[in-house]
Amino acid sequence: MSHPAAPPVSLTRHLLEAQRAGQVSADLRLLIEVVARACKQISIAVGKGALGGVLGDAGTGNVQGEAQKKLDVLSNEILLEANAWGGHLAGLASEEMDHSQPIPDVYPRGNYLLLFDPLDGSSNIDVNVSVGTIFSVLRCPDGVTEPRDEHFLQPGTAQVAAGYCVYGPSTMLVLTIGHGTHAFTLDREVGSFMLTRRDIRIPEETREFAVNMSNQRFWEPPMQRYVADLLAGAEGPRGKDFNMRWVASMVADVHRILTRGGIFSYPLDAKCAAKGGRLRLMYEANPMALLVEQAGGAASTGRQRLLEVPPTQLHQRVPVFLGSRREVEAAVRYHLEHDAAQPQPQVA
Ligand code: AFP
Repeated sequence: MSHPAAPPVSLTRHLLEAQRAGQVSADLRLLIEVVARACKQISIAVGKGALGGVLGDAGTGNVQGEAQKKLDVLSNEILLEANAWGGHLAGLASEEMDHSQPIPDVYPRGNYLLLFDPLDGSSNIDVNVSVGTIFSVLRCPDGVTEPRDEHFLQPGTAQVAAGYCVYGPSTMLVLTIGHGTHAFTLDREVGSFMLTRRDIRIPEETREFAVNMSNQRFWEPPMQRYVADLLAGAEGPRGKDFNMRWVASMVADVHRILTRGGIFSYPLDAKCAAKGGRLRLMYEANPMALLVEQAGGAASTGRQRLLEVPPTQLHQRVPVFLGSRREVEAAVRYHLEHDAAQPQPQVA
């Protein structure tokens, strides 16, 4: 006797079942649903492209010193407005804002802090390549009613939820609340995110790496040697051929790695070393590192576990290696062996 196919599971049902299982509070469930709703609005704006009058530069710059795209500003506004009135947040921080913002006094405040990159990969917007929204959720420290930047400075291990929404051929929300990494695809006719991949597992080994090769001459020696060995292929020290992909949109590159494995790296280079790296720790590296670890992968600075980096500034940057566990471990070995071979400073 054939059994009817199990009914599709919506994000709402997934989160309600997680709440019943004690994995998520009602406020955190509401927070995630509010962020998901905002991502639907951003998906619509991104999808309009040239017809929406939202392509091109906004004519403004952000704290990163980067020119803002109109969609950077619009996505940021959508997320701010969506999260203001729900009573689930105490404050929020964004790549596009110099400092964090407490929830306006006219609204009730909750116990969570939300950090986000409202539109990551926005240099791809005008050429119609996938972009995304990245978000991270922390607890507001007990007793703090007016959260300031320093209250956001918690290590990645303190995240209670993390996720991204990738605006590609399909719009997908990928989420963890600390019990695995799961993917939801937006059903545009119904307007709901539907569970399409439960308990994602990243293959431990890979033959695919993602890095911006144009920076090669600026890398540290261990990174130069690591990539040279990848490029040497089957005849080289790695004994296998590798393929390369680079979208220049972290969300798209990480989504590919969560889907089929790989290693993503934005290492230190001479151009960004003074800033600590290219990618931002609090709302790019940390949420992606949690998603990847929850899917059985690894995430490192090249020398330490990313989730354990102690933050000192809201817009702090950090070198990033993440993806297939065995490959990240290999890349870290190149860095640690290089460091161990350096002459140790003479103790006076
Ligand atoms: P934008 O948001 O300014 O496009 O930067 C995207 C990003 O932060 C990350 O998503 C990419 O992996 C990385 O920068 C791309 O950097 P390059 O432009 O140097 O390749």
